[in-house]
Amino acid sequence: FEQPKTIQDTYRGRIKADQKEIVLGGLLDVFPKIVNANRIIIIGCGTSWHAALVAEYLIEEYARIPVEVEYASEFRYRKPIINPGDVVMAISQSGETADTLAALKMAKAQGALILGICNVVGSSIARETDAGVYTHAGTEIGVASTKAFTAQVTVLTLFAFKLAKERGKISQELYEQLIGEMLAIPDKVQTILLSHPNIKKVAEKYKDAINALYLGRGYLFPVALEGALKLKEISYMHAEGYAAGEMKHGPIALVDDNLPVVVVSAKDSYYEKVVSNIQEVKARKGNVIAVVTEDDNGLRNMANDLFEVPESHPAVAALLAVVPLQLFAYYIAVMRGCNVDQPRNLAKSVTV
Ligand code: F1P
Repeated sequence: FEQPKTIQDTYRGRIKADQKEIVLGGLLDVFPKIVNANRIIIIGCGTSWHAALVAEYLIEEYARIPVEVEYASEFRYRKPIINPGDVVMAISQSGETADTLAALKMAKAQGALILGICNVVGSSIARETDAGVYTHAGTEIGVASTKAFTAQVTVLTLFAFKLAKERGKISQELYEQLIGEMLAIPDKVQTILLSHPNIKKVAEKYKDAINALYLGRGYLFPVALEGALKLKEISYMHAEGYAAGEMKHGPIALVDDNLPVVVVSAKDSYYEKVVSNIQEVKARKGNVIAVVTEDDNGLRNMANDLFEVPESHPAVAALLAVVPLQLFAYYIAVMRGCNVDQPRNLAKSVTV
C-alpha cells in the first residue's frame, strides 16, 4: 500500500525541469560509456531477476542495445564471456545477496563496467559497483519483495528512457510522453489499491486451489512470473508463470476446471494473441482471472473474474499490473493462515 509514495520517492529529483528531462545523478560520469556499450548484462535473483527482465524488454525496444538477463546464481558459475565493452548491472533489494555479489565481482575482474540498482545505501553490492542508482523503497518488513520490485522497475524504466534518448533512438516528443506516463503511475497505483475489496473477494474464491498458472506476454510476461512467485512465496500454493505463447508447449496439459489461470494483459500489440491463448484455456474449462484495462472488452467478457487496472502506455504497464497480483497473493496467504511477512524457509537477504 506504500507503493504510490515509493514510486514517487524513487523518481523524485530524477525527473527534472518541467518534466522534460531524466537525470540519474549516480550514473552521470559513466553514462557516455553506457551509451556506447556493446551489450548490457543484467543479473539478479528472485524478484530482482524479474525486474531485470522488464528492463531487457525496455532497453532493447527503446534504446536498441542488446541485453542479456541472467540469474546471478548461474552466471557466477558458468564461465560466461564478458568483454571490456560490456556493462554488467546488478539488481538487488538488500544489496547483500551472495550470488549477486559473487557474480558481480567475477564480472568486475574481467573488466566490465559494473552498475548497481540497490535499495540499501552502503550495502556490499553497492560498494562493489563503479556507479549506480538507489531505489528509495525504504525498509521492507515482508521478506517477499513488493515495493522493492516497483521501485526497481521505476529506476530501470527511467534508465531505459534516458538511454534511448541519449542514443537518439526516440524523439523528444516520445521521451516527454514516456516521462508523463511515469509521472501518472502513483495515482493509478492508488486507484488499483482502492479496489482491494474486489481482489479479496476473488482470493476467497480461489484460496483452496492446489495449483495456479500465470500467463503474460511482452512487458507483462515478467509480471506473470512475479505474480506466480509472490503466490508461491507467501501462500505456499504451487504457481507457475509462463509466457502465454509457451502455454501450448506444455502447461496446457494442466488446464481443467480446477485450475485458476491468471492472465495479465493490456491493450498492447500482444493483445489479440493473448485473447486467443485464453480461448484455449476456456475451451478446457480453466477458470480465468484477468488483469484488464478499462478499454478491454474482449478478455473482460471471457474471464470468470477481473482485476481492473487503469490504462497506460505499454512501457509502464508492468508497474500497474503487478499490484493486484501482489494483493491477490497477500489475501490468499492470509486466508490460508500463512505468516505473510515471514514465510517459512525464506530469508530477506540470502547471504550464503
Ligand atoms: C533477492 C530475493 C528476493 C526475495 C527474497 C529472497 O533478494 O530473491 O527477491 O523476495 O527476499 O531474495 P535481493 O538481492 O533483491 O535483495
